[in-house]
Formats: sequence, C-alpha cells, structure tokens
Amino acid sequence: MAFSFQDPALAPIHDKVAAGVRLDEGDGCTLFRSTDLLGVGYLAQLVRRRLHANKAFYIYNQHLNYSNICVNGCKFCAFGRKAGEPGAYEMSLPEIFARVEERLHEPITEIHIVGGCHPELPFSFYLDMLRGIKRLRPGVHLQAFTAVEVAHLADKAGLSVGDTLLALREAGLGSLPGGGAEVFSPRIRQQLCPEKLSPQGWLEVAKQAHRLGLNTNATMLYGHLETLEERVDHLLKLRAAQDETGGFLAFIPLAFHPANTGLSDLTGPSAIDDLKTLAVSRLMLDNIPHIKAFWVMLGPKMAQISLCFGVDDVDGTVMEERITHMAGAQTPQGLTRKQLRALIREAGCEPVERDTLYSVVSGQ
Ligand code: V47
Repeated sequence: MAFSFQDPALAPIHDKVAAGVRLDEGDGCTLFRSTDLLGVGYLAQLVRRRLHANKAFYIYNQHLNYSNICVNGCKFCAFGRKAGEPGAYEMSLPEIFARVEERLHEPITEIHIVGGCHPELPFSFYLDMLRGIKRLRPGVHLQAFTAVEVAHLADKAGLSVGDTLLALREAGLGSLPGGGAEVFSPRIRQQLCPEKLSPQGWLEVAKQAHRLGLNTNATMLYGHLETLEERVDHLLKLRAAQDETGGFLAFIPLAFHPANTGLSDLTGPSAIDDLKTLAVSRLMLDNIPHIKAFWVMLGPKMAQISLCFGVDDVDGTVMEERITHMAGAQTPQGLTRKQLRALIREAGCEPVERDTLYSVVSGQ
C-alpha cells in the first residue's frame, strides 16, 4: 500500500526522491516547515534504505577533551574558558597518555580528540600528543582537531593549513571530526561567535584536508537563533563542498544545549525538531554517505528512534565527554557495545560495528 502524506506539499518531493533527483533550497524549506513528521521521515527512510539497507553503524571509541581553554568566546558554548578563569583546565601530555593507558584493555578503534583554541600551547604539544598516543596504541585511528583548531594551530605555528595538516598526519592524525561549523549564516556568526574561524575558513580547511586524502566529518549546531532558511543554506554549502572534494564521511546535526551558556534563556530543540532535522539532512545531503545521531546530545532514546528517520549511525561508546555535559546534558558518559547493539536491534536495524572510515570491524 502506498504511503499517504498528510502534507500534500511532500508529494512532489516524493517524486523527486523516488527518481533520485537532487532536492533544492525550496524543497529543504518545505521539508523543515512541514508538520507531517512521519511523511518527512518516510522520505528520509527511502534514501537511508537505498544507501545502507537496514544497517546501523556504531564504533568503539574514546573521547578526549584535552583542554577547554579557548580564545573564542562563543555564546553557545558552556565548555570554553579563558586561561585562568574558574573551571579552565588543561591536561598535560602524561595525563592524556594516562587516559589512553587506562583503557588499553578495551578494543577501542578510534580516539576522538577535541579541545579549545588554546592561546599558549605550542604546535609541538599537539604533535607530541598524537605521536605519544600512537606509541601506546599503534592501531588506533586518531580523529582529532576540528577545522577551527587546525586553522588556529596553523596560525600559531606560522604554517599554511596544508603544511599543518601534513605535519599532523605525519604525527598520526587519521581524520578530522566535524565540529566548529556551527551555522554558516553570517548573521548568526556575528551574534554568537564573531571571533571564530569564518564559514569560508572552515570549509577551506575541510576541503584542504580532503585534497590531502584526510576525511572529515561535518556538523551543524541547531536549535538556537537560526532560521530554517539558514539551516537549509548550511546544508547546501556543505553539499556544494562535497561535490568538489567528496571527503566528508558523515554529517552530524548537533542539538543545542542551553544550560550554562550565554543563551541559557532558550529551551533547545524539541523532539520533533531533532527528528525532522536529521531526516531533512538525510534528504538534502545526497552526497554525504552517513547521517549520525550523536546520542550524547540527543539522548539514547532519541538516537534510537532517529534510526527510523534517516539516520544510519549512532556514534559510539564515547566515555567521558565534556562539551555537552558542561552544557547540561543528562545523558550517560558512555554506552557499552551491548547497549548500542540492543538499541539498534530494537529499532529493526542490523548493528554493524565500524571503524572510523566505515570498514566493518569483525569479531564480536
Ligand atoms: O564544535 C558547543 C558543539 C561541537 C554546544 O565529528 C554544542 O563525529 C550543543 O563536533 N550544545 C563539538 N553543542 C562536538 C562535535 C562532535 C561530536 C560528536 C561527533 C562528532 C564527529 C563531532 O559541539 C562544537 C560545537 O559545535 N557545541 N557547545 C552546546 N551548548
């Protein structure tokens, strides 16, 4: 029996999706404005199933937030601190290595490393961090430093972005996480993070990484002051960049958490908005293979149901995440492989443990 849309505006979009025709800006806005959540989800599932059948990916990973000292005072961020401010922290190299060593008995395949834009740490600190971790865990994939951190390091080291990336790769960098993109709208950047690397700068670092053979992820921070049109524009800019380089692996919409931020009077996105944003991302980003629901921000329950709304990846075991928890997240610090597999199975999907580059990890 054919699916019956509550919102007639979705019928022409269905025709395009069924025919594999690329959606445009107007379609993106129609999808976001539609209150037919199940209709939007149905469309996203058509694409998700075409790409991944009923597979849902997860990873055995560890998060390491080495320092929250940051020169950018972003209004949406509860994690960043200026040097010397209460709550500012900075792990030394031995402390970082100890965090890695204490989990050497676990089959972790990826370490995800993100921090602030530190005003003082020399470039050699970052290279030594990567080299030292690789010495302890030679097989691990290091997904480290957002495009914003890379641009900051290049500046500090007096190197081009390309040479910075090459030096980091030489030291063990495997790929870049997708943070720091926020929303590309100049209006929002001016209000929330005027000091941060510009949207053009973020896209240039990502594309430069891709040209050097380093994959990256991409994100969008949603549910604060941005309009639906600004979200669509963000997605289209990422899609255009991906047309050029093909290096984005996954797109992760990040649900804004207001507590302890400069926007603490806001409520953050609703459940409907979370699901619709994930589904619309799946539909608009026809050239980015994976849409990831980061359960730390969404909660495991929302991440689970998102598998029926276009998502094919729920991130991983994580353990010790600070950025979202400092902004009030009540989610656990980590999930076990067993919990991730169970939540995926219950959503009717087949759990597949992946490595960072989406090769299947066998043996559990
Ligand atoms: O860049 C900051 C965002 C990002 C808040 O690449 C906030 O696989 C919500 O990018 N509420 C860091 N979000 C996290 C990130 C990430 C996470 C998981 C997986 C991947 C990946 C990337 O968190 C920051 C910023 O955009 N952020 N403050 C907040 N209050």
